[in-house]
Amino acid sequence: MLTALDGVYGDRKDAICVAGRTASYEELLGAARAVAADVAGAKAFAVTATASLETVAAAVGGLLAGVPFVPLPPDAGPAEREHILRDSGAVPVEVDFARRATGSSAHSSAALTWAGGGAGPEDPALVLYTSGTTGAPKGVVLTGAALAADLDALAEAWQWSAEDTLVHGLPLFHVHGLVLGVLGALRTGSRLVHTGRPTPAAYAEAGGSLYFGVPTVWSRIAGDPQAAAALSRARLLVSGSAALPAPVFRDLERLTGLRPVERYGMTETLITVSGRAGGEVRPGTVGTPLPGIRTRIAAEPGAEIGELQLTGPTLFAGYLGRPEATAAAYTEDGWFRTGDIAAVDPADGVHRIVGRASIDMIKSGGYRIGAGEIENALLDHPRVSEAAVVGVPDADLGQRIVAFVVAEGVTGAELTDFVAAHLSVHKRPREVRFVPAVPRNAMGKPQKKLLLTGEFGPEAG
Ligand code: MCA
Ligand code: AMP
Repeated sequence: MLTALDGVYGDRKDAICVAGRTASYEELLGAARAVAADVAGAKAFAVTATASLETVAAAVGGLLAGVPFVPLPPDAGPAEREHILRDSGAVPVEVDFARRATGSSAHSSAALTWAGGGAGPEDPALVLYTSGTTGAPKGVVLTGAALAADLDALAEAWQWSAEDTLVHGLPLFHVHGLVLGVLGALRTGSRLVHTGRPTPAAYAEAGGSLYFGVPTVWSRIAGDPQAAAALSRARLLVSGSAALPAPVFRDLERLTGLRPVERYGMTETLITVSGRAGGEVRPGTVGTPLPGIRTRIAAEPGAEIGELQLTGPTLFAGYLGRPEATAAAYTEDGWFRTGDIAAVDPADGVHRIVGRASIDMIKSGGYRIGAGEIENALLDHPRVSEAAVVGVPDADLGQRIVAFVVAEGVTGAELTDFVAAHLSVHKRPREVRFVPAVPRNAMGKPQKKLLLTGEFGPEAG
């Protein structure tokens, strides 16, 4: 069973609060059963995953029916939305939270098991779209067994229980907000307060014991001492999705008295490495592997840093419909290649993420964005003849997307709006720089390192 909705932990009127609306488990189950009845028999179903009770009901309804749920980013433009729907074959569904399924004995509380809808733990439960270095996003297929293994490992690592109130305001179409932030609360039985947006004021007001955020959220909280002080009543602050800068760690500790715990993961692997509640926490490190996860560093002889590779029960079931891409994600001896460069402290096994192997994988505000996807979107604009996209260091976002383009008769703002409208708002370049030509090597490949330094560097010109 993936969730505690059968009442193991009792029920409360305000078990779930999303963007100001509350629901009990009973109400959530009623709405989820209606979704399950609607989607029964479908290959997959898609719902626009706004921060709402409707999205929570969709996720639970999919589990009840045994039909994979494909959350659509609410800010996705037509190109991205059509790609996800076409690629996944998901039927778009509207959720009405007030609607209750009638006479659905097949989805009674007692039937809330993995057998519901004929799906088993090894069947796909979620398909999440995420960017690679090139091309359109790929569907990452996650089984119920992987989700359950990850959430149980995290519950142990963070001593996360029904006594907790989890607070966050993260998007509900990625692992962080949806898997940890919704299914995690339902599986542990903890109360959930989703703040709608992850603003410092909303976090402060929510009065939780356990808080999740991406580094941009923590950095904004650290910049708001009053909001940060309110979090001193919490038990545990958890950061992930990107590296938490050490100064933000220290500011949070000073303002809240708590040392934030960092954890590391990927859409394809779920969360695999984490600090422990009550354990020693060092800024700039992400802790040790979760139970069941094995890691290794593929380093050159004599070197201490190299690609982090891992195996374990939380790994994805593959990229939807892309066996070659799935195979390429593994080494010959079956370890998943994260593409992250890491080091492990030989004394205590604590992991440190040093960076990404590829310049084409950008993390901005905790969102993973492939440079190739943005370049393709820019090249779709009739006035653009060349485009090269990089992530440059940014105090707020970690990295910000900067597009170098060769174009005439169009402004930077127009190109930003073009990407925001076609793909997603969060994939828009924050800066567009017009150049006479993109620097290329003899093979014609863009030399992006040159874009980050020297005459093209973001500080130049
Ligand atoms: C501005 N806006 C625009 C434009 N310019 N809209 C359209 N076109 C434009 N040209 C407006 C939007 O309407 C929107 O307005 C607002 O800008 C959104 O801007 P944005 O800058 O994106 O918001 P932000 O406040 O800067 O966002 C920071 C954030 C966000 C809240 C931290 O980046 C975020 O939620 N990040 C979380 C990412 C995440 O969950 N990643 C997990 C991946 P309005 O405000 O009115 O809507 S899973 C993962 O990584 C693994 C498994 C892991 O380890 O967790
Ligand atoms: P995504 O596929 O959106 O789930 O992004 C996964 C990527 O986020 C990883 O490959 C890392 O590059 C990055 N990431 C996640 N958590 C951390 C962390 N705690 N520190 C550094 N990078 C992280």
